[in-house]
Amino acid sequence: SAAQSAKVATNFVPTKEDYQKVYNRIAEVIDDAGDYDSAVFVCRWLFGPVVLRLAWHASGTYDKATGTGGSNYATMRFQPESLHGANAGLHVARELMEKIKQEFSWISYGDLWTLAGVAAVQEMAGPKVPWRPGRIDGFESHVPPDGRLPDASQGAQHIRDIFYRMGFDDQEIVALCGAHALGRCHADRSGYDGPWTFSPTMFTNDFYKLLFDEKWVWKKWNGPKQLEDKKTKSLMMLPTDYVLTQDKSFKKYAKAYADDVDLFFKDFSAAFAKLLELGVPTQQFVASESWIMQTVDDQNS
Ligand code: ZEM
Repeated sequence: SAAQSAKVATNFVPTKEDYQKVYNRIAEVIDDAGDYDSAVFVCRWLFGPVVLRLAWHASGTYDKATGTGGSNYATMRFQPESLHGANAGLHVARELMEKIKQEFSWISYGDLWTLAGVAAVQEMAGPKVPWRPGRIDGFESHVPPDGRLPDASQGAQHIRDIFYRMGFDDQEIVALCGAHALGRCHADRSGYDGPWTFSPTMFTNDFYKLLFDEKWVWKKWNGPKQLEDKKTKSLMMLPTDYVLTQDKSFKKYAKAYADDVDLFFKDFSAAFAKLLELGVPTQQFVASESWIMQTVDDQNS
């Protein structure tokens, strides 16, 4: 809007309240009950999962050895990163965020995308996730190489290689993967197909519960190797999801999260907040302490 643009012209320094306005707009946009995926499941927050996935893929390219990748420069705006196989379908989320960027031109793309990840988790009934602004827009030259995000067809060694490179340990890996309570696989994006849980727009620990409670069998189809629940054949697990029940160390944490939703919420929040700050130099952060953004419900009560 004109008011928002004027703020830029006058050397406007945004406050937490300004970021809360962006958060609120994100919450509105992801709740747009358009026809996205409506043939599959009709409910609120249809864009929540894909926006969360954008925040994750924008951050998960970080390499701690070289300090490259991560959320700082929002490089997925550029080719070839926008065309990397792992990012198939994320144009949907980037286009949604572009609408908001037009309204709040002072926010950096990296801050916008990570704030959207926070809003998605919180609005879909997940834990509060501490967040603070400070990312800056970078250039094509900052685009990280392909292959930094996990490949769902691989095993425990690959998962560790990828997440240890970002600086995460086994507990954090298992906590982060609980995000698969949300959303679904799209055959035209990743090749995989189907949702992980019966409530794909509610943040729960159902991902872990289902991993242990259901009997998982290989799906017989022409697509990539994935598992389906024997009982209803309506849910799916990726090979990398199933590994969380097979690897001894991963299994310990997955079981703990299946048994204790509060523990999962606490650990997910910490690991996700860390993920969203990967690659951002500390001195760039405006605030020394992170903020807790309010949900729409918080503000209405
Ligand atoms: Zn995902 N993820 N992910 N993930 N992910 C998909 C979808 C979603 C892996 C993976 O290959 C895939 C994390 C970890 C890992 C979300 C969040 C997070 C899809 C389906 C695949 C194939 C994409 C499609 O077809 O649309 C692998 C191998 C992972 C680790 C080993 C972490 C960590 C996440 C967040 C913290 C979300 C929310 C989705 C659902 C997207 C949607 O559009 O519904």
